[in-house]
Amino acid sequence: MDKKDLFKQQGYLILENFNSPEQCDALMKRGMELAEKYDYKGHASVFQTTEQTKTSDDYFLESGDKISFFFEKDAFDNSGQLKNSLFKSLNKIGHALHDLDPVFNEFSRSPQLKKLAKELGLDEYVIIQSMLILKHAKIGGIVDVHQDSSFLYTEPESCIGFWFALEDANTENGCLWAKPGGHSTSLRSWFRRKHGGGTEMHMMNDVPYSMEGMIPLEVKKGTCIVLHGLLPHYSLPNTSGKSRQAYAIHTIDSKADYPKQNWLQRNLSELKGFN
Ligand SMILES: O=C(O)CCC(=O)C(=O)O
Repeated sequence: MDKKDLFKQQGYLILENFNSPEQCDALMKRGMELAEKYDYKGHASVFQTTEQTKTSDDYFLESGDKISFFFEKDAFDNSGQLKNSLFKSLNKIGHALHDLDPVFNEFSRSPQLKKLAKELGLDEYVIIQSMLILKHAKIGGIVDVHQDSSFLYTEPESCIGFWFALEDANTENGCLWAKPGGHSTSLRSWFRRKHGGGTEMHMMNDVPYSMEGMIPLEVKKGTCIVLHGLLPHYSLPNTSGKSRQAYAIHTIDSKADYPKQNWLQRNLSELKGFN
């Protein structure tokens, strides 16, 4: 079965040795450099998927075309001071790394990714979002079960995610979990801007996700996981002593309608694909 058919059937693809260890290391090094230059005073923004609406401050809502920094919920002590170094306190960096930083741009538009996008028939797709997900040892938080199309809603549904393991990811340090074929379902919710400010999780289907059949996607550094926008997936907290950095880009069909209510707003005419 070719990649396109397997993706259609399974809702995800696991591609080992997609990036070299050197490419992974260069991206992690760049992430650390960006964090070192970041002066967070005044607008610390916490990222939590379990209480998404609380994180919807202006900093978050304006991060679509910027390089912004989001903290773990347990990063601060009672007096508001960071418990660890700034880098070790971050949950993720996003959401336009792929367009604004040369190192992330190169990784996001690598020859192997261009080839994969062709194989999957994504000629009209554009990269709308990127995130360096840090999932640091001991502090990296849970990412609640979700469908990526809830956060990058298009009509018709089109979101496809590419998740790159920059380090080994396993059940110890909080790998991804998903169910083969789990994308054969409808979209549960739409995370969107509310009239008058803030955001809401608008429910389209209240039936809870079935967690039966979810399996850990344990992968080695350098693996690329392609995720269908309707595939429910999640990751557990990293309680281990090993970090689990990953880089994710999310893509949409440029021909689909991208509503103004979507939380992430970009100048759509500026969006670029894999070239
Ligand atoms: O890296 C993780 O733990 C979760 C990432 C994820 O769910 C996503 O990129 O959609």
